[in-house]
Amino acid sequence: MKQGKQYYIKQVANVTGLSAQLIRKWEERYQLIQPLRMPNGYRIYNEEHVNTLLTIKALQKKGFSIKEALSLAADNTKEYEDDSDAEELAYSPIEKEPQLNNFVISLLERGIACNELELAIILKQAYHFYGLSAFLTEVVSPFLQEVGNKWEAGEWDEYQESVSSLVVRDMLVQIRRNFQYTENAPLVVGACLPMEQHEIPVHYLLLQFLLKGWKSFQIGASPAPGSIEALVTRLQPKIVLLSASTTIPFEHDPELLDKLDRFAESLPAISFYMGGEGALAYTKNNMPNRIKIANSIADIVL
Ligand code: B12
Repeated sequence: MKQGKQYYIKQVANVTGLSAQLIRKWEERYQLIQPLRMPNGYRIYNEEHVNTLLTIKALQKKGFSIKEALSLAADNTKEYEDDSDAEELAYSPIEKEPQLNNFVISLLERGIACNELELAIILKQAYHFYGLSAFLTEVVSPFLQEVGNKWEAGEWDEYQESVSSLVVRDMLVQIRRNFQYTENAPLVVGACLPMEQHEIPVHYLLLQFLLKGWKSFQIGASPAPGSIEALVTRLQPKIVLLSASTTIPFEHDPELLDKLDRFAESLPAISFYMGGEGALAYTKNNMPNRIKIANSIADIVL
């Protein structure tokens, strides 16, 4: 069992969105989770327990019965303990549920309470602990994914979602501003499409570019129509990243993709990429000619 931070049942209930009563019931009935006991009888949980409960919850949401979920969650935990068994994984009936580390669990606790100051402190600690690359993949991404799950399940209100994500956004902006680069580094410009508020993916991608020796410019969330074209013409970057987490930009302006594609065609020296869940969904039936559709930085030719 992994050592590390310990949690009381109330904290586990808060983070997982399961009631303390249900967590105790599962322990008594199915013995999957066996928390330690303090001398006064209080249950003490660790990171692995929290993850197992989240996995069971996610599996139930996918339609598995509690018994199936328990047995798959036990396999999921085993697979994480022994990641070498790649062949067994390939035949696993479920995708591995992401495992949250203690930083992410602590962030969720502070997000529930909308505690901006502590959210910022934990993010900084995690950044120093992991370094930028792993901070993005191990903390920022799983935290926001879980925030989204909680918002979608109605466990978190919009205020909790927006406070938590704003603190993350501010941290990413701060890191980007302080990042040293050489003046002759190639330039990448990142932009949300007009009407798109989800700007964190753009900060995230630009930070990944900085790590690869690029310099970056970000056009803010929901830019005014025409401003992407104006700034790209002025800055003449090597690469332009366009992001749409939702399909709102395309619904709002059905001509948008065509206009941007024509603009991209007029600048053959610049590579244009478009990504994000909304862009992927929309371009399934509306493939642009010049703009390439991409899912991550790995899809981009640097
Ligand atoms: C934070 C957040 C917000 C914040 C945004 C803050 C900000 N300044 O960015 C706020 C509160 C403003 C917000 C608002 C809304 N949100 Co919101 N939000 C999220 C949340 C929790 C996290 C998004 C995020 O930053 N993830 C972290 C990044 C790093 O990961 P990523 O988004 O997956 O991006 C990666 C890839 O997609 C890819 N990528 C993205 N773009 C590009 C571009 C290129 C070129 C490439 C190569 C790759 C690439 O690379 C990124 C890095 O790996 C998600 C939950 C989720 N599951 O994603 C919902 C989510 C995106 N939101 C959603 C919704 C519905 C909304 C609202 C409509 C309603 C609401 N919640 O109030 C509004 C929309 C407003 C608008 N007009 O855009 C839905 C979208 C569903 C859909 N596809 O339509 C989600 C998925 C929540 C859900 N589970 O339902 N949201």
